[in-house]
Amino acid sequence: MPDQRLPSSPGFWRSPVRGPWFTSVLGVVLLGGITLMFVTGLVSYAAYNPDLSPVNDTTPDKGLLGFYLFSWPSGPVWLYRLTQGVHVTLGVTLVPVLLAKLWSVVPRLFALPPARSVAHALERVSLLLLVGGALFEFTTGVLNIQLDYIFPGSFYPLHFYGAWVFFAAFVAHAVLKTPAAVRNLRRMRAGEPEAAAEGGMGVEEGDELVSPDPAEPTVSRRGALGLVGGGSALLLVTTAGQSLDGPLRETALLAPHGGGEPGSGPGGFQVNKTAAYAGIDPRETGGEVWRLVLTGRTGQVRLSRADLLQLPLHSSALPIACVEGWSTSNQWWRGVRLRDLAALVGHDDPVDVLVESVQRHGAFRRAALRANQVGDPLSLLALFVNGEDLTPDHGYPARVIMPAAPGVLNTKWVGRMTFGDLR
Ligand SMILES: Nc1nc2c(c(=O)[nH]1)N[C@H]1C(S)=C(S)[C@@H](COP(=O)(O)O)O[C@H]1N2
Ligand SMILES: [Mo]
Repeated sequence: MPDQRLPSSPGFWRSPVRGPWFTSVLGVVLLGGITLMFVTGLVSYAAYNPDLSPVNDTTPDKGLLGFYLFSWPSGPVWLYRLTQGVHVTLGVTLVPVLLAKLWSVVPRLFALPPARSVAHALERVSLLLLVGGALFEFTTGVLNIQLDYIFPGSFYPLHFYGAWVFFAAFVAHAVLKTPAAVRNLRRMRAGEPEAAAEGGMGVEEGDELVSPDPAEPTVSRRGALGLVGGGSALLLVTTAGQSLDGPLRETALLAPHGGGEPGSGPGGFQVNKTAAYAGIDPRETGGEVWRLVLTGRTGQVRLSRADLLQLPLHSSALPIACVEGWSTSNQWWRGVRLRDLAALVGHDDPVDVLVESVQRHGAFRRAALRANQVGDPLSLLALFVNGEDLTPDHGYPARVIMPAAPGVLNTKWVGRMTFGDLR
């Protein structure tokens, strides 16, 4: 008789909730949810233009893992708002499901002997990658959205490599376990969900999760599942608002930057980094000193804000959609088209551009944009928002604003734009 006090003994785990049904339901939810997160995550990475010279992204040697990278389209305007809103909202919502799933299979972590065969050893190693990878991806993701990029430069490579390691283990796990999970759910529908619980005599996979010596139930399996679902629902309704418009935005209690619109007036929409935080000195951005330096095929042009105001001005209604998952409703931006600026330095056909801020420190003070983004008639170097001069926090005297792109590419306090092929 194994010692019941050791976690390697089945008798140590006494919750009557554990069993194939509970684990299978959670597993099927994660199968769909995590697949969608992987796809929206890869898509978000592509949207960041990581294959334009090492500016936006410094992931060394993405190599094969970047095989799928494609040119992110510049429309519809809400594209990144949607994909990244889904990625972040779904990630937050799945946290209780993930934790419950791990809890439901924790006896297996301690099971002895560590490996019964080579195949079993391989399976356990893949489980370590799966569990470790899941915890790593959810932790880095949640830290990134809640704590305001505690690892600014390194988040992308960490989360990106982690995603591939995790997803490889996830696919292996799903291929191995989905048939049993589906059988377990069918069995339950056929009315024998508790059969295994009573005698532990089932022959189906997962029955060993059923405690041989269950404690008195304090909640039924359905009740436990209801708690997990309720937790997820609560997270969903307190997070989703950060990417919605109107009164629904007020429901974003969990959004780190607050669900409310900061301040009021034309600049009264969400700010990521304020001018003070970014160390922008108002003396540098004033009319006497600030110049926009454009460089391209035909050389260099320096423009004051007054010069820019003499160029044809255009308006675009565009949102800001941050990689953190929050987004603003469409704002009315007014300024000079990026493609008109490109033409001023000899690029009549759209070409890539490197945009640099006057900001001296911080991860997001420069960004590389693609030719299709430069060429889009909605892409502006904005001078005004909602009918007034840009506010200091939204990038005065000039900022980039583009359709469909991640917020991080919309550089504020722009000082320099260098046009040319960046690949
Ligand atoms: N110079 C500079 N531009 C920047 C940033 C920054 O930190 N510095 N943050 C970027 C990010 S991550 C986002 S989401 C948007 C936010 O724009 P907003 O503060 O006007 O809402 O600005 C982008 N432009
Ligand atoms: Mo952002």
